[in-house]
Amino acid sequence: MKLIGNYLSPFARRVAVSLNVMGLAYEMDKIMVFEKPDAVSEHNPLVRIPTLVLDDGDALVESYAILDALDEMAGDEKRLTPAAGMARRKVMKFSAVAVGTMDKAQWAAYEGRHRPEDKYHQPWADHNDAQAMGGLAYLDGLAEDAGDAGWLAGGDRIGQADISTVVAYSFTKKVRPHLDLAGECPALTAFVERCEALDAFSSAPVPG
Ligand SMILES: N[C@@H](CCC(=O)N[C@@H](CS)C(=O)NCC(=O)O)C(=O)O
Repeated sequence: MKLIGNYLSPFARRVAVSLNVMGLAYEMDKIMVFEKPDAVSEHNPLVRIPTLVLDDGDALVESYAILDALDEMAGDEKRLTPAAGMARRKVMKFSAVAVGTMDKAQWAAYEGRHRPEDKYHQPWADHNDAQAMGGLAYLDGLAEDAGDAGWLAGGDRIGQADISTVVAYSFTKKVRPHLDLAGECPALTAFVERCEALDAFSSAPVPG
């Protein structure tokens, strides 16, 4: 398998960390999509990362659809989102809040990056920052309930809610450095520090 993307992209990073946790081998084609769109458009009509090229040449797009396929490949012992029932609903909901946080932090960051300076609209950036902070505050509550050694959706091993939450936090911290994540989300900050120290995360680091 070949993962096209980079570790700054939270959507690509959550796929990379998931592959690491599941122990599925993959090759990383590290590219910045805005710099090398052709490397992506060859496989993905949306020209977005992550794009996962399977060994048979088929390409999967959109992180949620990629992760769904990986869960199926990994099998019930290793899947990161439960297959059915309340347990699945819970992980899907927590992961959705985490991914929404990624979206909002990215939209706020794109406001400064993809518009001419005179078109920058501060109220829109603030609106997205506030939504990202809302998502992180919710996840902070889950981290508080999980305690020092637990996982956000319960259970005895790391799952997709944990991975996506950690990736969302670290991405927001990187691209919205003025936000006080440590002060506003202390339990989540401790949870993220614990998880970022794991090999699955540290081998797919947010660029410095
Ligand atoms: N919903 C998508 C979001 C993917 C996404 O926004 N990727 C960004 C990089 S972080 C991208 O490819 N941006 C290029 C563009 O939209 O033109 C997913 O979960 O995979």
